[in-house]
Amino acid sequence: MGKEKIKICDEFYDIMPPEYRELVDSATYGKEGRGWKDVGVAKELIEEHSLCAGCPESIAFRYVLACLPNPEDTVMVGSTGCTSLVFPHVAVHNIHSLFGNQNAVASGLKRALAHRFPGKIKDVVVLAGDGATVDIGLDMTLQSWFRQEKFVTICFDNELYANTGGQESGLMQKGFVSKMAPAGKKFDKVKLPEIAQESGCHYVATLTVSKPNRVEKAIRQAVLIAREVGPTYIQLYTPCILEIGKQAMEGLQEMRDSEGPNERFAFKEYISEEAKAYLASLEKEKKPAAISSTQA
Ligand SMILES: Cc1ncc(C[n+]2csc(CCOP(=O)(O)OP(=O)(O)O)c2C)c(N)n1
Ligand code: SF4
Ligand SMILES: [Mg+2]
Repeated sequence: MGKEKIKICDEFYDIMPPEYRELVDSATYGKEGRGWKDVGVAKELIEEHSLCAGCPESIAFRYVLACLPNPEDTVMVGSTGCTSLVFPHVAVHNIHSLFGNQNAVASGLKRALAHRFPGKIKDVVVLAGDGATVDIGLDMTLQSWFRQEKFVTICFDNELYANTGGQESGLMQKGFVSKMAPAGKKFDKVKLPEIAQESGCHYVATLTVSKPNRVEKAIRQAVLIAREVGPTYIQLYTPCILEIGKQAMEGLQEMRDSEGPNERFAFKEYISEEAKAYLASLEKEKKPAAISSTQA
């Protein structure tokens, strides 16, 4: 496992693109305890991106990629939208699915990987926008949860269809007026985290990407629980600065303003009893290992 898979044979080393050589030298594949602190000092798995300057989706992507516990054995499933502009730059296996189909594709993929690599850990992580997760893909999203498919669903919630110029989405806040929805949203933001919990997700978290430690913990828990227990869901606020009329450097403040105690992105986490027991068993396993390493 680890970097063996991407190693360049000596004969070809000097003709490989510098980005690939850097990946081989500095990727965090196989590193124990990967996390957001690797962003900037190690290869963070994105060379560059084609999002708008300052778009919070870019830092959200970096945190997600840096925090995957097992990137070399992870397959991500994306969907159409601004997020799909990033996937071509990502050094993790990924599939682009037809808009809205991402959770159906991930269901088949997870089962196929289990069949093809019995006994091996293969994580599947869906990452898609709110339009793809909630509006057009809602059926596929819910059915995968009902079936207890063991993968993570991450929604980059920017509360509208950003990539097509700002149409209304089910996750848009009530009263919001966007370029392509001038009449204003007539009803409240759909409560997808609550629906996820009621639909069988074992871990559900709502947060912004303003606090990297929190994002790291959420991603790790979501992946570990999805591996062993069942479906997990994370809703991350990644505001579309272009559509809400903010400057490139104002995204962070927008996220901070939206995560106060009574705001719509106040941090919330749900962990099922089964998942809590599983996390506790992992902690127990870790403790004797830590004791024996201090005694050695
Ligand atoms: C089947 C299909 N329907 C519609 C579209 C047009 N389309 C492309 S991106 C997009 C909106 C994406 O919105 P969201 O999922 O919220 O992602 P964002 O761009 O906001 O990150 C739509 C409707 C498409 N590409 N394919
Ligand atoms: S349109 Fe909005 S969500 Fe898309 S890249 Fe630009 S700022 Fe980000
Ligand atoms: Mg969106």
